[in-house]
Amino acid sequence: MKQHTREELLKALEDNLSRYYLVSFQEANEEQMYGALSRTIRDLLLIQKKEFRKKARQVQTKRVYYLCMEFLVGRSLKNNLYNMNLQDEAAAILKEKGFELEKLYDYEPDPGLGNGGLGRLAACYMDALTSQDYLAEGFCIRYEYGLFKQKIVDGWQREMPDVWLPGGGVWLLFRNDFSFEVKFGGTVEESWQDERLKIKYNNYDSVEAVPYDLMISGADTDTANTLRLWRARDIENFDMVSFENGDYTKAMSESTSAELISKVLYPADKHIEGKTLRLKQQYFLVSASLQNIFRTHMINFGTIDNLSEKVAIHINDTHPVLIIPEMMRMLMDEYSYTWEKAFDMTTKTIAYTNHTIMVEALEKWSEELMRKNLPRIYVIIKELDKRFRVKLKERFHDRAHLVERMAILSGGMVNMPNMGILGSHSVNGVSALHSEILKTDVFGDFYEIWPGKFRNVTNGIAHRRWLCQANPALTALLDQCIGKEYKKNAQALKDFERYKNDSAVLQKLEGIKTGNKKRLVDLVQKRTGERIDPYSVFVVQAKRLHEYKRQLLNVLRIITLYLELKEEPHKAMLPQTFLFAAKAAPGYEIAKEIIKLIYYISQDINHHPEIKEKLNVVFLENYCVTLAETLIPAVEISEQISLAGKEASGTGNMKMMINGALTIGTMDGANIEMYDAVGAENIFIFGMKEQEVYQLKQNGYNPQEYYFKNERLKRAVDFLQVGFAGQSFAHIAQYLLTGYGGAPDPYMCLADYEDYMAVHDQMSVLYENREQWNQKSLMNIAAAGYFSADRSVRQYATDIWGIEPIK
Ligand code: 26Q
Repeated sequence: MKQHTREELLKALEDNLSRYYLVSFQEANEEQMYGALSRTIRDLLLIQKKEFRKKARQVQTKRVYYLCMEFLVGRSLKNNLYNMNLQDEAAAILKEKGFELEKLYDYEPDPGLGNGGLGRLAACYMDALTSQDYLAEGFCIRYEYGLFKQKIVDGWQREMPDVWLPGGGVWLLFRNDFSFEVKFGGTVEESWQDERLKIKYNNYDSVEAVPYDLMISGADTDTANTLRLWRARDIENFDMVSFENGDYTKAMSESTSAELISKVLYPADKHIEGKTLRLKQQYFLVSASLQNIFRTHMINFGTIDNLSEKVAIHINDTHPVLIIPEMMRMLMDEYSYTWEKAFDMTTKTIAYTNHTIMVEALEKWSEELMRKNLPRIYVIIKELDKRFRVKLKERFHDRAHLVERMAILSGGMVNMPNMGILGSHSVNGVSALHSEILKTDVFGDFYEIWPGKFRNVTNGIAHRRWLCQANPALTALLDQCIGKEYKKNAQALKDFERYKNDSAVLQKLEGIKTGNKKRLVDLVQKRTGERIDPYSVFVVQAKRLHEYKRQLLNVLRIITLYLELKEEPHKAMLPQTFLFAAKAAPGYEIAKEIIKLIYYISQDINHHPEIKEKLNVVFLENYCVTLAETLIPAVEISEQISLAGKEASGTGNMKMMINGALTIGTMDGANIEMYDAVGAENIFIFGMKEQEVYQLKQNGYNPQEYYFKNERLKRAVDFLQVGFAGQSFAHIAQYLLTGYGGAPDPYMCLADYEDYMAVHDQMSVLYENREQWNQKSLMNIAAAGYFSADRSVRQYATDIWGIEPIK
C-alpha cells in the first residue's frame, strides 16, 4: 500500500484550509480543521481510485454493482484514516498545530441513510469488498434527510429532521460531468415496424439523476471503490410562463415536486405503505443506476452482448427489484434485443437477497399505481406475468391457487419478491435458518421448480470498524497475544483461544470491558446528566423497536425484578443496568408505547434510590452508527430475544459477540450459527425453537395459560395496570393477554418468559465467578471470526457473482 508522507499530508491540509476557509493553521478553528482534513483524505482516495480503475480497465475484470435503498455508512474520517494507516500521522500533525484528532471526529455528522440492519449490512459489504480488492460500486439515493433524529419528550418519541449534508457533504464529490434522465408517467404507444415492436413514450415527466460519489477505502490496500448517491434534480418542468408572469412560487412548485424524490428516507423498516413517492424513489434508483452501468459497459467493451460475463448486479431486498423490468426495457427498446435474449441476459446478471419473511414486509405494489407512474415498466411486468403464467399452467395444470401464489400480478397487485425470484439467477437468505425457511416455506413453491437458484450467505460485519476501531483497548490486547493477522483474516481470532486459561489475559480482558463501560458511562452522563454505575452488569438491547424483537420480554423481566426489590429492598441481587436503544417507525403506535413504558420505568426507578442501586434502566436516545460504536464495546450481556423464526439474521448480535459480550438469545437468525461457533457452554439459549413456535401457533397460543401458571409473570403483567411514575400501561397488559386491536401478542412473549428468567438467573450466578465469565467472553471473541463481512463477501463473490479480486 502506498504510504503518504507527513509532508504530503501537511501541505494538502494547509492548501485546503486556505482554499475552503481562507485561513492558516494558526487561524483555523476545529470545524474548519475537520473540513480541511476530510477533504484532504477524500482527495487522496480519489487519486487512489483513479489508479485502481486504470488497473481494472487493463485486466477487464468482472465487477459487481450493489444496489440498495439504504447505506448506513457511519462517519468516514476515522474509518478512512484507519484504513489508510494515517491515524498516527494525522494525530501528530494536528497535535503540533494545537488540535486533537479525537475531538475533530465529533464534527462529522453521521449520515443516517438507512433504517437499520439492511442498510448497515450494505455499508459493511462495501468495506469488505474494497478491503479484499474487489471491483465494486454501490448505488443509493442521496437523501437530503436521512433517518429522523429521535427525541424522547415525556416518554413519547418525537422525530426531528436529520440534516446531515452541510458537514457530511464534504465527503461527497459532486460529478457535474454527466447525469441521467429518469422518466415517469405519460403514455406508451406500441406499433409494429419491420416486424419489430416499436415503443413510443409520450408526455412523460423527466427527473434528472445527478451523481454524488462517496469514496470507499479498504483496509491496508490501494484499492478504492465508490458509493454513488443519486440526487433528483428538475430538468424541464420549470414553468417559464408562470415565472415571467411573476408567479415565482408556482414556477418553483413543479421543480420541488421532482426534487422531492431524493428528499427523505422512508423511516419504516417492516410495515409497508404503498406510497407513490416511495415507488418513484425505487424506480429512480434503479433507472439511474442501470443507465450508468450500461454507459460504463459500452465505454469499456463497445457492446452490451457480454454484459452478464462482465457485470453482476445485486439487489438488496426487493426495493430495487424494478431493475428487472427496467433492464428488459433497455435491452429491448434501446438495444433491440428480443424478449427471449433480454430475459436471458437479465436473469444471468441479477441476484437477489431476501431479508425478511414477515408477510407485512414482503413488498407488493398496486397495479394501478405502477401503471400510472411507470407505464412502460408496467407493460413489461404484465408480459413477464403472462409468460410466467403459461409456464406455471403447463406445470401445475388445475392447481390454480399455486399459479396465483407464484404469479407476478395477482389480485391487482405486483408481487415484488416473485418478480425478484423469476428475474434473477440467485436468491439468498441471510442466515442458515432464514435460508431454510425461504426454501421450505415462504418461497417453497419456487424452490420446487428452481432448487438450484436458492442459497445461503450468512451475514457478516465489518470487523475492523466494529472491533479494531471501536475497541482499541481490546485490539491492543489481541495484537499482543495473537499478532495482527486477524485484521485481514478474521478467522485468526481463533488463536485467542490459547489464552482461555491465562488468568493474566483474562484479567486484562475484564479491565478492558470496565474501561469501555466507563467510556459509555461518560457518554451517557454527557447526554443525559445521569451517572450510571460502571460496576453493575451492562445488559443491552439495541436495535429497531419491533414487536417481533420482543423488547417487551426484556421489560417483563425488569418489572419482575423491580417488584421483588420493592418488596424486599435488601434482597441479594446482582446490580444490573439495562440499556435500551431503539427507534420506532413514526406511525408504529405500539412500538412507541413500548418506548414510553421503558422511559417511565426508568423515571420511576430514579425515584427509588434503593432499587436503583441494583436495578437501573436507561433509554439511550437516537440510536445510530456512531452511538453504537461506543455502546457495543461496553456490552456484557447481549439481548437477542426475537421469537424464533422472525429475525432473518441480526448483525448487532455479531458486533456484540466480537467485543466479548455473552449472548442471551433464542434459536433464531444467526444466533444459531453463533451457538455452533462458540459452543453451548458459551452462549445462553432459551425459548421455543422455530418448530415449537409453529406448533404453538397451530394449536392456538393462549397467553392466559402462562399468566395463571406463573405467579411472578402474573404479578409483572398485573403491575402494568398500576404502572410507573404515575402512568398506567393497562393497554400493554391487554395487548399481552387478550389483544389490543388484534390477536394477543403475535410474538408470544409470555410463552418464553419462564425460560428466559431461568437462563438469566444462570447468567447472574456465572457473573459472580469472574474467571469463568471472562473465559466465556474470551471464547466469544475467539469464535467471532466467522462473522466477518470479509467471509460473507467472499462467499457472494464465488457462489453468486463470479468475481475475483484484482491483485
Ligand atoms: C420497504 C418498502 C417501503 C418502505 C420501506 C421498506 C423497507 C425499508 C427497510 C423495508 C425493510 C427495510 C429494512 C429491513 C431490515 O433491516 N432487515 C434486517 O436486515 C438485516 C440484514 O440482513 C438482518 O440482519 C435483520 O434480521 C433484518 O431484520
